[in-house]
Amino acid sequence: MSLNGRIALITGATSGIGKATALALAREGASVILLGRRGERLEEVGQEVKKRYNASWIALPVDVRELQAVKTAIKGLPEYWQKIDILINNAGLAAGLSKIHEGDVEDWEKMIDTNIKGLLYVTRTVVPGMVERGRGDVVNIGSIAGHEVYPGGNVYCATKHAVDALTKGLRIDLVDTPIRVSSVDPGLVETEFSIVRFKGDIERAKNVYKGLKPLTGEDIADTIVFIVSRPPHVQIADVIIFPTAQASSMVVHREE
Ligand code: NDP
Ligand code: 8X3
Repeated sequence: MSLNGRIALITGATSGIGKATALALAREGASVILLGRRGERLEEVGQEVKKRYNASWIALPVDVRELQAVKTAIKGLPEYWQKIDILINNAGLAAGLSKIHEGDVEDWEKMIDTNIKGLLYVTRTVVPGMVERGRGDVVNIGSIAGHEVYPGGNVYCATKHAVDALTKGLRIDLVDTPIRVSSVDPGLVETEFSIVRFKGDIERAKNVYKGLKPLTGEDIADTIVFIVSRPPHVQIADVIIFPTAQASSMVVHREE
């Protein structure tokens, strides 16, 4: 099923999984709405979308933690862009890897506000239009951290467990509509994720993927394209994706 004529909103499109997904959806024929905080990066991704796939794009430089800004940006889209068919709730982050009793409250707020509340704000703004039009796909990017808890993962894992609950809840709420709700839950993907988690410490970030071949944003994007291109009666509920050298959050095989 081609995505020609479909309109996709991707949050966190400036980097990693979101950027790769925007490009992959554009490659399959979708027009893409690119949302993230770094406006210049959105423009660069948009230029790439146009150059590589001659697809239409529009940038929404927005912080998903700001409910009013989310509403104003999405509701203020030009008419063509209003009819969003595909929502990829990808924007998210981990901040730190501390024990709870030593944790940084600001890091907790950032993760909770972005990964849970931001996802809810965007969903609350976009999904009513899908219900009205009787079509749509919502794909939430969860994590293996939404199924397991690992040392120091505490609050990040809690936010991804919440994403899992929200995915399931939304699927129940929309069961009497044609709208499909899915979750893609990766293990180790090499993006800017660990650089953000370790606040710019690139060496520490590199070590997370040392000795194994991690997933890439493109690997995750492939699965997202698969999910949204199924026939209308097929709803992929949840996909966990690991690199071959990973078996769980804590079981990772590394070559010397
Ligand atoms: P990146 O850091 O490369 O990308 C994160 C994206 O989220 C960026 O585009 C960033 O854009 C955006 N973002 C962060 N905060 C906000 C905000 N407040 N408002 C709007 N956009 C925001 O990491 P990934 O691509 O790896 O992460 C994408 C998703 O995948 C996250 O939800 C993450 O939890 C999840 N994930 C990642 C895994 C991994 O190993 N990498 C594994 C499992 C899940 P900007 O900074 O420009 O706003
Ligand atoms: C990102 C994967 O294992 O670093 O969600 O938490 S992990």
